Amino acid sequence: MVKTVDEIWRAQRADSPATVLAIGTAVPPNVYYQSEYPDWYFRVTKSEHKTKLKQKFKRMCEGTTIEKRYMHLTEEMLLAHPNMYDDSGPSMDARQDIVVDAVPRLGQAAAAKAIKEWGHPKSSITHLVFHSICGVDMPGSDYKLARLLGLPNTVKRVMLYQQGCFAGGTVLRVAKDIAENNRGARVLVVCAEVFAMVFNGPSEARLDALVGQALFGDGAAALVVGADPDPETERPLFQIVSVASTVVPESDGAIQGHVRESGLTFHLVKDVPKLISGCIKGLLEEALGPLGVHDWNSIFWVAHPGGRLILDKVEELIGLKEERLRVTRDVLREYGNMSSVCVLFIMDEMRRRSAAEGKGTTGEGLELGVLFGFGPGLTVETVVLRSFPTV
Ligand code: WCA
Repeated sequence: MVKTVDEIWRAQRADSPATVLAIGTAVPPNVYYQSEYPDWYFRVTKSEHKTKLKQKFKRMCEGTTIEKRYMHLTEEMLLAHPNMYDDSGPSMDARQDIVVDAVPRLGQAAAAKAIKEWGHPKSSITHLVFHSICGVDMPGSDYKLARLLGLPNTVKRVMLYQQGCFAGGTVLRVAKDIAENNRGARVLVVCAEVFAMVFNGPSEARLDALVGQALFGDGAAALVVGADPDPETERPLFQIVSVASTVVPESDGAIQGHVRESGLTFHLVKDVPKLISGCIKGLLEEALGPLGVHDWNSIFWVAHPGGRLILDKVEELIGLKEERLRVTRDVLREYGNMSSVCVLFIMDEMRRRSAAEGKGTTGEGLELGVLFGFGPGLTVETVVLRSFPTV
């Protein structure tokens, strides 16, 4: 039967909102304990003589509340490429050689777990959305990941490079649009971050970058997202209810990253925690007010743990109970700031812990939740989530 264009368009729409159907996570094998990190960092960067700076770095590390981080980068790599810490010459080629390979491979480890949990053949993945701060290449990490996983040649790919730490929210926003506007779509969403692009030696002239050296870790997370879940074979974990993206007023230049011969340079003003926390109340009202929610302790929280001080300031300003940011703080403690990857780790940890602790829903027993991605711009991505029963 011949169809009209309108009928074809309508048939592409899904019947229900996008849901997260599975989550997988991965980290590289090398673990770095924060208590030992200042000694390691100043030794491998041949900076032992900078004793005052080392004391400052120790204070920064202690203030992070991070216990350990995972990194692809090793001492051997730094020995092979001293320009990665001493700035005596360009290091971009060396960094690119490392990350262009490592980013899709780390993504592959997380994606394989998500697809296994989902339980359907990988040939049923229709779309791929990939974000990474680093590893710009042609064809990109999306292509390489699709090849590594053996996804169909027809998978529709979207590669988002260098958005920054808010992008854990961005990928959910993009996946929601794809899933709800392409009936039957199953979107593999992947974020993978490898700090080797940003790593540098300690310098008095770059104290903001030193904060990054105390915070950043590597990781990857993958989700399978789709609308109209099959009740027989798919188990939705979270519904993506609504999304928003906002540039924080008066925040130009507060977080910046620049691609240079010396790698991706990182710039951070001290006001970031104040700027972010200052806009959260308004964003909560905009996102959850229409649903009749005004008590911010009555929802579950997934917030990008950019730094401990950001979480402290948000908690204080909103009057959040300690338990609301517990999973967020635990992910920061166990893995450090993995940029776009963090919020997806928090979603994974929350649904696992909620089930293990006998909470009624994947969102700590609560129905609605909010996910915040924070990053350069300053940009805040706000995602309203709905939990599902844990049984
Ligand atoms: C400073 C600064 C500053 C404190 N400039 N000195 C991830 C992976 C990737 O591969 C790539 C990217 C990424 C992620 C990117 C992002 O997420 S951006 C992150 C946004 N994060 C922040 O804005 C960090 C917010 N700050 C904090 O959470 C805290 O300041 C911190 C945990 C770092 C330390 O907290 P604290 O309570 O122990 O102490 P202070 O007093 O806040 O800071 C300790 C020292 O660090 C102080 O120096 P001193 O000599 O008085 O001990 C501060 O002046 C200094 N400091 N922020 C330059 N932006």
